[in-house]
Amino acid sequence: IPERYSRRTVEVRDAHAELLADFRAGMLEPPRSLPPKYFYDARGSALFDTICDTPEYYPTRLEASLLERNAEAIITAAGASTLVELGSGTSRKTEYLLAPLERAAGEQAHYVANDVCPEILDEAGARLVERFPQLSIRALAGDYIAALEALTDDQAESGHGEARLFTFLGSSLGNFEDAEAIALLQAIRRTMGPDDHLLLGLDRVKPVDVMEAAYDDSAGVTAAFNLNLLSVLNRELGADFDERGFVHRAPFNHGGSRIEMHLVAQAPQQVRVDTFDTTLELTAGEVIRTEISRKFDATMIDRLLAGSGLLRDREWLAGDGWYSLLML
Ligand code: AVJ
Repeated sequence: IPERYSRRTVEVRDAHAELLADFRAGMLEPPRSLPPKYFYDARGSALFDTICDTPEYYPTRLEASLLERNAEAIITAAGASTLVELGSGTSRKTEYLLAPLERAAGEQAHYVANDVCPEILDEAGARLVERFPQLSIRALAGDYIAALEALTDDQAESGHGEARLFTFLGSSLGNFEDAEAIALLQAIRRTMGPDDHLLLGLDRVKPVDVMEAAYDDSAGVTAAFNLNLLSVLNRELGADFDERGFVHRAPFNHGGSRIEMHLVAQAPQQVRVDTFDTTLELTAGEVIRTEISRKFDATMIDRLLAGSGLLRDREWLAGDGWYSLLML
């Protein structure tokens, strides 16, 4: 039986060198921040999956129901036999798309899954080959840019194939400021061929209490997810952050139209970081910003699309305009 699942690592730069550079740029002095991709070690990825099941975290359910109701139409409109997903995680929602894809393309159905976490890719791959007997899966472990570069190289090798449907779901684009988000959409657009589509899931602005609860669930899963970043830093940088010295906060920032995840130092702390041969001095109440999660309105979406050179084909909105699925 040919292997229907394979995985390779596509980090362009050494992933550890990248963490060093990001830590140097964001953490040595206040205001301190880190990019959110470092959340997703095996434990962080599992915690994120649990967040998706909390009653407060509405984006996953809204997007899943949009996908479930429109999967057939999406696959037909894309005319694609290959689905390329950035930030695939467990690929649970993607199953709604893979079902009609396999029905339409049979053994020509291909799924290229990209995530920063190799463990979650292998877990999803094992489940999907069972569930979809004709589907073949290639996993690309690395960040979005590394995956897009690998896809460009592959295409140069193999010539131009069939139409592909790219997906970038879960409002993961919301992790990026405008300039970065536009650069990422441009990179996706440059990787796409003239017959390819991009399905983009974006969370919309809604009442503040709903948004804030989604990022501070009562079971404390999001808090554990946020604090897990400190254990990643301890392991990767020989640091001694004490999780008990920090609390999780997730306020909505109105001016930036975004939830920000913060780790707030409860008392003055000294944190040793061996890799940098330094000690960080944090004051009481000091904030480490670990994530932005932007909440979009129509104007913001128009601006992103205009900047990216992607054209709107169709848009599906969840009830009350709380979530958008855009076919580009
Ligand atoms: C996976 C980036 C889309 O921003 O909503 C969930 C991550 N952080 N709860 C988001 C997250 C806290 C999530 N994304």
